[in-house]
Amino acid sequence: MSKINIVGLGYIGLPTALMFAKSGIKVVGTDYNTNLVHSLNAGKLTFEEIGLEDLFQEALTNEIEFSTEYQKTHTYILAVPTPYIKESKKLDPKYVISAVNSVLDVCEKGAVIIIESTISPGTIDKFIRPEIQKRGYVIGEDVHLLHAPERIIPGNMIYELEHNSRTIGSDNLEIGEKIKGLYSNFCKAEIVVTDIRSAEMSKVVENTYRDINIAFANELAKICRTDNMNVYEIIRIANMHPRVNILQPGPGVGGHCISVDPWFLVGDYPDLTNMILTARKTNDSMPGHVLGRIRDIMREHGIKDISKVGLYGLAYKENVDDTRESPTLQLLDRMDEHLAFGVKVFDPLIKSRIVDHQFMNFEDFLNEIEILVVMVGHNHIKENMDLIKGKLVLDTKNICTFEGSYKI
Ligand code: SAJ
Repeated sequence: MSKINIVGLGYIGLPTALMFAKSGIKVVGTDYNTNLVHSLNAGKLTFEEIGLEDLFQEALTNEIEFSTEYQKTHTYILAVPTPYIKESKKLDPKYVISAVNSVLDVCEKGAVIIIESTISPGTIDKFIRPEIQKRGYVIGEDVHLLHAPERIIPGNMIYELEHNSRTIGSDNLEIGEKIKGLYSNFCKAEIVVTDIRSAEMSKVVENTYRDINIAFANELAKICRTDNMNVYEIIRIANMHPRVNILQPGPGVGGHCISVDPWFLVGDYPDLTNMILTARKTNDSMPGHVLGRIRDIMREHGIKDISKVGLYGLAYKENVDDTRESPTLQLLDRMDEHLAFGVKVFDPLIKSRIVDHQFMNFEDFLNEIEILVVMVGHNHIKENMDLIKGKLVLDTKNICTFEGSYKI
């Protein structure tokens, strides 16, 4: 088959491009970021992920190139960002729209455009189809439009690309089946072909389901805190029931997906989304709950100086270097609103300075603080439990192996 052009070489587009290349398909990865393209062409990855380096090296032995140019070909996969507008909680489709337009500028007649980026339900009908039609193209003849939302989880992406089932939304079932065949070059799990609206909606529903379930765990943590019950013990016991599977409470929900996608439903169906909205609010309240716990510990130990507090972890979850919407950043924002400055921060996976009072060395960081707040359960801290034993520890992730740490 002719080459495929994968547009957007970020967390989703790059591993996907590499998987296709590894399976023997000719791939060109396109990104407008010149530095990123240079770096990839020089054999250097732009973010860390388990197994990504090996996959990259394998893919490089096959036919893969990286370019800032859109390619003239038959198949396009768009994995560009879909930011959401903070104030309105709605999706901003500008990058998808501009990528679709750039594809239209060069594509062959009858080309297939597959959108992998997460979009809110209805985005294709509301924004993408009109954009294509405006340019005089007939969808289904001049170009075909599909939505194949990604499902992989940072930290286990490479495994999940191969083993997770996938959804392909298509206007035309025959084209949907063809694209299913394309993905089955590397995806060994079931691939479901459906219509575009169902594909858009199921993706958002999956993340909303997880948000609601995390919110339940977080609400339990708050209830248990009020009456001094051990939430972890209670969840452990409840989960022994064959039909109960409660998730873990934590300092909040971050990442570009779970903390964002449910808002699309709230924004579009405000009168119908009571539970979804409450779950969002519950999860968003967790950084504030952690702040309350820090205040309790400071009072108990007569510590008045906030600069004696250190937050461990800036990433949105364990063992990733992605800080988007991270609970720590949410907590720092809240402190900022209350003019509480000076809390110290450290994350072994974040190599650049993105907040004030951020340390680059773990021991220097520990030397400056009395209260350590574990916001993220990176392997790094699990392997360094000895170093933190002498501190007052607020363990929001329940990872401390020694007695006496405070819990959420
Ligand atoms: N979290 C908890 N308690 C838990 C599990 C997670 O507090 O028991 C927190 C994490 O610490 C993190 C946030 O929730 O801050 C989200 O982390 P996550 O590991 O649950 O999920 P993401 O955002 O990394 O990836 C999700 C996945 N979706 C689902 O599990 C339904 C992934 O499969 C999707 O591909 C991804 O969103 C996406 O791109 O949509």
